Amino acid sequence: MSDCSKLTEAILNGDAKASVAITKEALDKKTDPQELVSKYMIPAMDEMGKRFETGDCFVPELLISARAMKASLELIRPLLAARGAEPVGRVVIGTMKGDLHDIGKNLVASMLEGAGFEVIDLGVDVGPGLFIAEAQAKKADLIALSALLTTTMPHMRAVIEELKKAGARDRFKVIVGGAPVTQRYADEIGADGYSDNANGAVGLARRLVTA
Ligand code: B1M
Repeated sequence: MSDCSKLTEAILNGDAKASVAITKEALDKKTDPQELVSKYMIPAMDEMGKRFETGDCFVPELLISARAMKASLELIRPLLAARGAEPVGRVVIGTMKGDLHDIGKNLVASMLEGAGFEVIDLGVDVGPGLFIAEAQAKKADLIALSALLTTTMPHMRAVIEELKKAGARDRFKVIVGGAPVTQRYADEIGADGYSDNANGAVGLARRLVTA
């Protein structure tokens, strides 16, 4: 497992070639993909966030680290998704309007797929109207909202308010998450559930579709 710490280093250095090579090697050696993500990749992004906060790195460095992380995730996503069994429900997912942070959302989407959900991924920068229109068109059970910026969190409330206006609030369960989001905020805006991580989001989604 000592080689895997090089994965953290490769992401910190924004070295996508190295991070992909190390990920491939680790997967070939049957390392648990979930462990790669939680033990070696997420800590690298957390460290980049700290460096950004303290002025020790800037947006370009964040971006190249994120690219390295995404390149490795491309290899891991199908493995996480392949863990699933029965289709249990349909989820529309995306990041909030104005929010381009999609690494966490992609992880949540993969884990949901892995748990047997059909996932309609709307991508990034999604306005409330599109969430609702797609959820209605695809007959989704759940709307899953991800925000990484405090400035984009209010759009979560907007989705719920728009659902109410459309008379469709009872039709969908709404779950929220992302680094600045809290259980308190979820309660305040009237979301049906909150999780601070991708695994938790899956448990939550399961509970909500069977409730
Ligand atoms: Co930016 N960024 N960023 N960034 N970025 C943060 C979020 C920040 C906290 C950094 C910091 O200051 N410490 C800060 C936000 C501050 C705030 O709002 N209070 C910030 C900022 C300020 C910005 C810009 C404004 C910078 C600028 O331009 N001046 C800008 C905004 C762009 C925009 O969105 N409009 C910006 C840009 C970027 C990049 C494009 C360079 C890049 C994103 C690339 C990409 O995603 N494709 C980036 C990155 C990489 C980060 C950090 C370093 C890492 C985010 C990440 O991917 N984490 C981040 C600092 C940090 O979080 N430590 C930061 C790893 C990921 C696995 O975790 O997304 O939290 P996360 O997802 C977790 C959970 O939150 C949860 O599960 C996931 C897995 O466990 N989860 C859910 C997520 N969604 C969920 C949904 C659920 C349930 C759980 O249910 C539906």
